[in-house]
Amino acid sequence: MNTSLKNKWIFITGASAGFGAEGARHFAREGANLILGARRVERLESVATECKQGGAASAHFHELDVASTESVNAFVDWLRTLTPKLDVLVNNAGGAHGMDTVAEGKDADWEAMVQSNFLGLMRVTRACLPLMVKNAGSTIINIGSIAGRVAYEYGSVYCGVKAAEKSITQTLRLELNGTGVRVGTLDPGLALTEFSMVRFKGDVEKAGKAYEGLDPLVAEDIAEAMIWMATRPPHVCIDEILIKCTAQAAIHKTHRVTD
Ligand code: NDP
Ligand code: 8X3
Repeated sequence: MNTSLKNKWIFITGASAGFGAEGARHFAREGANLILGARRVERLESVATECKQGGAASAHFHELDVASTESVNAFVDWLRTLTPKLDVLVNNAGGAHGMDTVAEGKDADWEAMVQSNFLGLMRVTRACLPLMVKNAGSTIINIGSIAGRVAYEYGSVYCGVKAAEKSITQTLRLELNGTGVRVGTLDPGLALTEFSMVRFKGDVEKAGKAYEGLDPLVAEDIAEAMIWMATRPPHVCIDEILIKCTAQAAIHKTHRVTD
């Protein structure tokens, strides 16, 4: 039987925008309790309000910077005042910073990507595991990327941290074997969120070029997959999902229609 999400406790990192915010809205429709974290608290507040209006059993938010162990631990201490257990953890916070060759890469960009996508996932998971290991059927969904499967030029560190995400996901599945906790990676291709605006530091023209002439994925496509992964029966673990828009046959082959 499928797992019902009604009254279950869901923690989503990076819930202020994109996949995380849309995932929250989707879990809300299932009647779940939402715990939302990100750095932009005012954004979290409006997502939480939408979740409550959209059917959530409850929706809570708190500032979270996954790049800081102190912030992650303080967040999880606060989370423990809401619930002693977690049913779903979505490790979503992250993104790309810059698009340079290795020769021209910037330390600050590299560090930001390693801190959020890689170490952030490690810190959050470490802090949350005690709330999950005695909860058979609970689910960890790590948001990876097509970039973690196939490297591309100018993407070295982003591709590297998303490849690391896949490795961590596999390690966790091995370490948690026997606990009943499912661990999976959800790997999107090109998707229209704030991702490219962040990558190109607010340059609208450069960000727009990423999606020019094609219909990219949208956050809803990925939110639907989150729900599907989390609602499988407890004996089913979805190890990996790769979702691309139809126009993206492969990382280096996208069909674009330009006038
Ligand atoms: P968005 O930029 O729309 O959202 C990113 C989210 O991550 C925001 O809520 C942001 O919140 C949060 N975030 C970033 N850094 C931190 C941090 N240090 N601490 C806490 N939260 C943080 O992008 P997406 O929704 O597209 O990205 C979500 C995930 O999906 C990322 O891991 C990204 O790498 C991955 N991905 C994206 C793809 C795409 O094409 N869009 C494709 C494949 C994977 P705030 O700034 O408020 O802290
Ligand atoms: C985001 C997708 O192809 O821009 O992870 O790296 S891509």
